[in-house]
Amino acid sequence: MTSALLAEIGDVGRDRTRGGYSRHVFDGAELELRTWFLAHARRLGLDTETDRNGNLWAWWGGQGPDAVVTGSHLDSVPGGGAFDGPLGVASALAAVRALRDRGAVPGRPLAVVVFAEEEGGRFGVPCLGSRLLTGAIGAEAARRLRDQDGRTFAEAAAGAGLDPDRIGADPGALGRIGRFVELHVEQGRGLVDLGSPVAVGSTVIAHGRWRFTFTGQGNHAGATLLRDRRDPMLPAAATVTAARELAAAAPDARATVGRIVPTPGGTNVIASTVRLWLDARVPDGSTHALVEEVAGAARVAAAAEGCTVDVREESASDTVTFDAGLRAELGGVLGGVPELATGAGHDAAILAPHVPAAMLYVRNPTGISHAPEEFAEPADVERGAAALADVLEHLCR
Ligand code: HGY
Ligand code: MN
Ligand code: MN
Repeated sequence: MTSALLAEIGDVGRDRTRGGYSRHVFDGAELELRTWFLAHARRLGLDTETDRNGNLWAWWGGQGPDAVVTGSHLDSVPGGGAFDGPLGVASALAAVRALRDRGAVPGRPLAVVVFAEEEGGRFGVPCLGSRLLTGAIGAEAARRLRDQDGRTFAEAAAGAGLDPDRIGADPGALGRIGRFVELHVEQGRGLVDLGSPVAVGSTVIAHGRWRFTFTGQGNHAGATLLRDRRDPMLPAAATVTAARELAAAAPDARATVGRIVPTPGGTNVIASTVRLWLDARVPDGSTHALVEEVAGAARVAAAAEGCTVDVREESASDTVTFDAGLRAELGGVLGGVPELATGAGHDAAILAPHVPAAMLYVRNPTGISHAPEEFAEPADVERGAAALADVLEHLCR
């Protein structure tokens, strides 16, 4: 069933320019996915609601305390894969269907949740829906977030039928969650190397995003001699390579610049400003030391070119270790599947400081994610959904 569910949305949000999928919170594709999810949830007899922050909830047995909650997200990165997010949502729907087919009667409330803007692909802050739910980001800061067209999150939320004034921490919704389990396609080759279709998550790497703005002097590409230039593209380029070199010198750290935006962006124009975003990740501890080193290199490079640089943190999360007891329970239910750390962020990690949270990963034979090559074999997809059904049945006793 899970593969059939994913096939239903296989053409939603296809990005004909960049390849893969581009599905961003409250845009046409993501709204279509929301409709798809709510229709299936209702067909399963679940009571659905959209919370104040745009997260979708589908309840079996009515809302209640100590609920077992599972789910993931439907939005994607630009040009992303078909499984990152939707696999967890489709597997949750399939798991509920399997429990219904078994005649299972949950002994406590059971809910499927779809978190908004997990990738931060439109408003720049990852896990925005779960951060709002838990209060990890303030309501006003969230309302003011702007997309690349200058539209605020408040405006986009209002356009999707939410009341922007109600955006913010939701202790009632958070208080109903007893335990949370997210199923997700693996975003690496761990399960391929382990020869297992499913794993239980152990930790999520510390990670964050920083915006670097280099300012120089816009000018003519031909009439301006090199000695007369203050070209912000030069320190920006130096920062991209410095980030890689500094991460390479730190144990198992990662640093990526996947987005760089010159203004005005003309081929025959020396940019006046260049913005770039650094994604930094460190397995143990904090990203701040690495980022500070990169910022230092940026400042030196900017000064050498007569430019300035401004560095702003857009989001940061420390390393998260999932609940040991819940991990052990999932491992017991699943007959001792391996445990895996991940370099990817997830809503489960945002919830983890507040409720016992855990993750299940499904094998990805390509080991590639955030790209069209992301994949999971249909047999593993069904194994993942069956594992989730067994876990939910156990936790709902
Ligand atoms: O960026 C991440 O690690 C996740 O895919 N949002
Ligand atoms: Mn992702
Ligand atoms: Mn994801």
